[in-house]
Amino acid sequence: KSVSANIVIIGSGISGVAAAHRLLNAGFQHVRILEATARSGGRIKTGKLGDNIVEIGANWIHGPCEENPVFCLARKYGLLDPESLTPENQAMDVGGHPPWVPNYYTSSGQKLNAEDMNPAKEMFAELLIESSEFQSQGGEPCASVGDFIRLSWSEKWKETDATTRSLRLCAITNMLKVECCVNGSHSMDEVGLGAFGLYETLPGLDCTFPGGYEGLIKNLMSELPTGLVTYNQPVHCVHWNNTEKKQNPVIIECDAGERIAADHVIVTVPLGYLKKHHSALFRPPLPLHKLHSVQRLGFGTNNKIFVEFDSPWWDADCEVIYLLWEDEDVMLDEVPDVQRSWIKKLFGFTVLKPTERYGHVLCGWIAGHESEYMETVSEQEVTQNVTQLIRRFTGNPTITPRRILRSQWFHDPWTCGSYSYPGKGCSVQDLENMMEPLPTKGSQAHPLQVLFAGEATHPCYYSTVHGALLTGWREADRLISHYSSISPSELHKS
Ligand code: 6YU
Repeated sequence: KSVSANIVIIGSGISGVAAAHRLLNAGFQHVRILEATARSGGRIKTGKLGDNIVEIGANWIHGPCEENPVFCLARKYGLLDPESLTPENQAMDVGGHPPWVPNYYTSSGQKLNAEDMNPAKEMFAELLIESSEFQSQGGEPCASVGDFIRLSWSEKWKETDATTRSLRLCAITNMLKVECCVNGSHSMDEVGLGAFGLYETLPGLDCTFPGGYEGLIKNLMSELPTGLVTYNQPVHCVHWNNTEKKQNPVIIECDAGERIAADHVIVTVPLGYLKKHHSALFRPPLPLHKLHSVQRLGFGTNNKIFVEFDSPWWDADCEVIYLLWEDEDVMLDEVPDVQRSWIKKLFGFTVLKPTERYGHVLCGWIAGHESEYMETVSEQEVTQNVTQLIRRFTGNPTITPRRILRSQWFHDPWTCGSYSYPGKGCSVQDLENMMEPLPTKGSQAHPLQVLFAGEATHPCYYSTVHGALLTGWREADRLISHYSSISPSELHKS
């Protein structure tokens, strides 16, 4: 059956594209997407470093298994390597932390024996598990995951000698920096302990798209009508609750001045954008409880610095390189002098594999305000800092990168950071508030005027592509079930 209601989707990232897909397949005839930039994909963005395909945004399918819709779509479109498709790969349960083969280097140029780091690694993994258990119990002992880790470690390693303990603490500081990248937070002191356990992982060993993550978007777009997306069309304001109008109660005002009338609008702008622009974006403003949740949820920055070399300086089987600063045995994941020492926040590198495909390319990871500052310095300065860092940690003064490429997500005006995390004081209620449509109360003549999708509105898969995709489907389904519950004569009212 066809439905003629006017639906406007703001944003052509995976959640917006998924919502459009679902609505069109369900017979909605008037669906359009308004996108601020010249492309679809948003935080799914594939780029080039020389001849190599690299991911500027999303990197992995987290938990590629039957329950993961991104995995199922990627498989359907033939976008994955055979190893990622095997039942063994799908069954591997790694709890969000793949067991990569590590190399450890220290700031005095030592390469450490990886086994010596196991006690620190195991303790940190245990503390992360403990951190995620409060949400079901309540009564957490402190506000943030960072505080909890500092509080709890002292119970352990009482017997250990001072030198070993100091090195282990440097390793813990490094692991906190890793977690800042995983969570997209400035510091683990900003990640709420009470809601840390809300995030759920799926089984399956994380895999990548050999031809680039954007292949997923391209395949989805190829199944949609051309002209569905209006590009370079930033939305300035959503005027909702226009009760005088019998039809099209929502007016979407674009930066270019165009005003578009709709029955329903699905807002998929990133939480970073929403935090910065909510007061201009909604007339009337967002209800207070929703606004407070927008403020309580966190949205930080995680960036990548790709670095290519003529030859590898890491072990052949190495998958991740950790850089331990020997003056950092205090478990603080913030760099005191950001402008001089921002590079200290970079935890290390993941190795792009397989070598036959990528050559010798590393991906450096840096989160937080240090990462935001990194975005403002020249590419030459980034290269200099990375080169000095690697020379220092390897003790090899001749290592010279061939080229680099970095992401700049904080200064992207339509994203304003990387992805969301539960901030201090957050609860499941905040995520529920995020996805609640407007108007929130009553059975007015015009329900479901403004709907909310996007990664930050998923109750347990926030910060991921599969989470974002599921929210697009969820909001489409909300409209589909609304129109299937009203009489056929009502269907064509507009
Ligand atoms: C994943 C991964 N991954 C790395 C990096 C980043 C992200 N993610 P979009 O922003 O895509 O779309 C919105 C659109 O709206 C956009 O096109 C805008 O231009 C447009 N817009 C904005 N304002 C507008 C306006 N006014 N008018 C019109 N249009 C407007 N996810 O699954 N695997 O490896 C990574 C990673 C550097 C930046 C990621 C990853 C996150 C995803 O990229 C992201 O969620 C989705 O693409 C968002 O889609 P969307 O549609 O919502 O928004 C244990 C534990 C702890 C918990 N966390 C652990 C999880 C780890 C998360 N890991 C991420 C890691 C990486 C490396």
